[in-house]
Amino acid sequence: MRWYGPGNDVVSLWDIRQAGCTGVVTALHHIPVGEVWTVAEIEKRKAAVAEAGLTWTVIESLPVSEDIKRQTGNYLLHIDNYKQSIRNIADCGLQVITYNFMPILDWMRTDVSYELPDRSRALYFNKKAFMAFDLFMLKRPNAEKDYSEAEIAGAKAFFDSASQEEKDRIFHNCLLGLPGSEVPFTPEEILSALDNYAHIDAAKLKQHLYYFLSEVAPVAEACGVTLAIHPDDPPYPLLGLPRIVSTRADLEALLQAVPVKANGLCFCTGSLGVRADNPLAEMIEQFGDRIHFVHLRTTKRDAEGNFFEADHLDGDVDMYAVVKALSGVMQQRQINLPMRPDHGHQMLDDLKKKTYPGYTAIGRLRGLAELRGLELGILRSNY
Ligand code: DNO
Repeated sequence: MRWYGPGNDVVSLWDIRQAGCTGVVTALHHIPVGEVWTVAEIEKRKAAVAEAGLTWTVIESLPVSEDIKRQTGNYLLHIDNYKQSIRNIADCGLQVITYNFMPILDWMRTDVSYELPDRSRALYFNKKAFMAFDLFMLKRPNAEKDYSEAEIAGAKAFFDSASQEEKDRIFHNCLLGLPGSEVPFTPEEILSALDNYAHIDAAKLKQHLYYFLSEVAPVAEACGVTLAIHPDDPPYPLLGLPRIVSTRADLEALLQAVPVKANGLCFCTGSLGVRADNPLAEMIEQFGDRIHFVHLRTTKRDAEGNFFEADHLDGDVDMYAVVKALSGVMQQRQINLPMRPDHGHQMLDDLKKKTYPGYTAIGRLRGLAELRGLELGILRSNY
């Protein structure tokens, strides 16, 4: 499971251990993006995890600075620092680093407390609410060019009928999206950050990603570390920003751009699975030797493009086919891939607690328990 670190997370390492985990996924969120992770800081976190009888298996994330994504300002220094962090991470015996290349925002949801029929709560993306945010709350310049007339009319009707309270909630949720931070962006910050991407389209962002990879992946390869890029969540452009890690073709291209094993994937079925045109099990078979980390999660889509995060075995992702394909990869490679139940519902006692959106103890425990059972069943019946 993911742990946000000492003092930051109401879910303790002992909770994680009791949930049945052996490994922990964590990051040094207190180190500013772009700076070097020192051996001393990494060792300190490693020791904290070990004290609870657990192992720090994956770094999620070693973040990539906006300068690197845009190739502006200090990007060369930040790339050097990234290389040094990789070396330090290797010296501390860690082997998998997750990161993403999404401009400005990480994940995006319009509701982080969407009530399901069983009264548990989930993360939800409502397309009309998002468009209403973009067009009428944030008032992004030229936003209307990204939508059809019918979409704009739908978003307007949504906006006009929403209560002030609902609008405030949507506004707040859409400005979240930085992992490890509870401080939302201000509208001014977002608008000025968006402006910085005005001249960066998908082709350019790809060039920047491939340049970054051509610099850091050989360093990782040389010291036995693997890099696992997290796909875009959701997997399509938002707020006029390019998104370049969304489809099978995107993954193919980035793996080919720097063809070393260290340049690999965090295969997040929750993010990739929002697109019906991503055949997940086939993609696992295709990219098997470059998958270094797995997030298991599923969403349920509707015809309008809305989706909510469903129970792990009960969404649009065929979890049986996914886990079966992953078991095949692990068997072939003779390894155990680190895997975590990504997100979980807010349920039972957790309804009274405040956690990072999606990162409750009990909902994730439920997901983990179901996934472990599924995996064991597949392994026992196959091999
Ligand atoms: C959301 C997570 C992401 C992920 C980053 C990796 O819950 O899956 O925030 O950690 O995109 O860099």
